[in-house]
Amino acid sequence: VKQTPAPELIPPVLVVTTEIEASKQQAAWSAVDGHVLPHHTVIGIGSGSTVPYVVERIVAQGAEVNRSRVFIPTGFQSKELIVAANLRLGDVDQYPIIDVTIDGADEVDKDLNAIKGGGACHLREKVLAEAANTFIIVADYRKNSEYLGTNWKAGVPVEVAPFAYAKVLQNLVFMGSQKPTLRMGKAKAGPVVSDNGNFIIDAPFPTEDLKDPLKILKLIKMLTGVVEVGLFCHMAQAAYFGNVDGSLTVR
Ligand code: ABF
Repeated sequence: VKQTPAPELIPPVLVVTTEIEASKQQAAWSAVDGHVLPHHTVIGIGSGSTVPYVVERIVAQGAEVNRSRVFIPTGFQSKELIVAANLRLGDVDQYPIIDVTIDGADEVDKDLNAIKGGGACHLREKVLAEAANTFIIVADYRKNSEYLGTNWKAGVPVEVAPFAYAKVLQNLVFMGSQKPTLRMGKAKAGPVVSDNGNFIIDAPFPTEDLKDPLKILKLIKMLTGVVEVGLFCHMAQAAYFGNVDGSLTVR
């Protein structure tokens, strides 16, 4: 009798349209293969355009293993991804210890420090990274830098209480940030509001300053009104980058 594999065991077919998409997929699939293991039951799912490939690869591990797992999202987008993939949704307040969190990044330096928050989700992303026994970054080759601020010019995302934004902007200038700006939504109709109801400031710093990202992180965190800073220092155990030629860089 010919056996037909259960649908969930067939890896989803994906049409790769660009080299960038292929490199994101390569990074995400390899990270899942290396770090989302059968005995892992609590998995953190990050945000951004690389993460759908993470979910795709986890789904390909099969319904049997995924039945005993719970998935914790970093925001609205990843929550939707988890629900659409028919995976069980949980929250970090129920599961404060996570086996592994996989997330994207805007830029990663040679020491695995990262700028995150281009999607305004870095508060929840940092909580899930901190809660995880293993935190893995997945990204395409454009995010792989020696120093932060080399390729990512938009600045360090800073989530602030709306009431305090003007004061924080001023203090960031005093700290040496070059033209920090309040992030505006599409059509500039109003500020971007995070999933937590806060505003986002993008604070560019000279690359020289970002050679010591922990110092910048500590200084920004001291400012009253700052909720969280999109600098992730010494948090990741590994970063997976898909390369333009189809190869993989793992740090
Ligand atoms: C999240 O998504 C963010 O911290 C970061 O801003 C962004 C990276 O997205 P992508 O995978 O689309 O480059 O992880």
